[in-house]
Amino acid sequence: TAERGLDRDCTTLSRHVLQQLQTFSPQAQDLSALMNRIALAGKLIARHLSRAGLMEGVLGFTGETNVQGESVKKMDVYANDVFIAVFKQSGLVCRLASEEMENPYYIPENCPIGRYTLLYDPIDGSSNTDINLSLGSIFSIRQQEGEDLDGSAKDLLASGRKQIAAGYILYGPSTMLVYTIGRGVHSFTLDPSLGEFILTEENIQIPSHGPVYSVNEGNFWQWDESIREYIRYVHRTEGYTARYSGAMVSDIHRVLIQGGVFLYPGTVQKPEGKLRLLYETAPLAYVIEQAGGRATTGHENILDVIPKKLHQRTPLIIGSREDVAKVESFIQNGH
Ligand code: P6P
Repeated sequence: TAERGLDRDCTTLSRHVLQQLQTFSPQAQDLSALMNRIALAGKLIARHLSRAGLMEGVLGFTGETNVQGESVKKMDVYANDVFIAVFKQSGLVCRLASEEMENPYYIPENCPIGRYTLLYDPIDGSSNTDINLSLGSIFSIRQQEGEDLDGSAKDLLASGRKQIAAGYILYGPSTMLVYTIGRGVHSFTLDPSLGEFILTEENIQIPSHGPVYSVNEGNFWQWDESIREYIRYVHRTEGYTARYSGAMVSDIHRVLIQGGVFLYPGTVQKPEGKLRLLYETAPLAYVIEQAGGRATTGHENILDVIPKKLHQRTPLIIGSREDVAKVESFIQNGH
């Protein structure tokens, strides 16, 4: 009916956040404003990606390598700078920590007032930029604790349970934003004609089991025997299907909707795995747990891991309860 349609069009992200909190407290207003800034960054990045093949300076590499020793793509730099610019103007954030920056970026003019830190992976799966496949941004918002006068950002070395908001933006056939502030998981779709993210699904629940297993089997030779045993199990068991896109935001969004499990286990080359805790595995774990799923290193709940350094990596097994438990059973039985 018309009013339902209108109502749907008017459930924008900022309105939804305030509805979630059912209050207009200062923190609620802050969170609504912060989510709006995330949405603005997502719109700017989505627009840039949609024109990647039409303009200079989007595709390809910068020739630099980042703190992770990975070659930096032009899109990584652009997206990283978009978040900085958007949050500088917000007045709310006085520190940004990103995969692309060795140390947090401080915004001193925001510091006395700004009570929040944004931790983010500006473009996750950037290798997909040049081949026009989906990729994502991952974000996590924490409250700053203490003054951090020496710029060591020690308060960020705390478990993922300190997150007050987390989610991702998926740049796919449509641009979607998925977020949680601890009251369920909700998805929004960008309506480019409005320039607004409009509510698509509220209180998303991940199926308790699903057919998808998502892992880079090219690393098979590098895995512990227990992980190899799990993969042999899904190979010989009916009902599983392999999906792996090279951008975990896409793969984990598929698992959220269809059920199943995404894995990035430790390898011989990277015993701690490839993915970073503070701005990749912890925000995604928060979202999936809020949707009724689970996320573990294989031995510990991702949200309980306390990092020793900003860019700490963790192995990741994330998705439907039953499927994560199945992987854990192989690890625990020390196959
Ligand atoms: P591999 C992208 O670089 C990323 O961080 C995830 O988005 C993706 O799932 C993974 O790494 C891909 O890594 O080693 O499988 O190519």
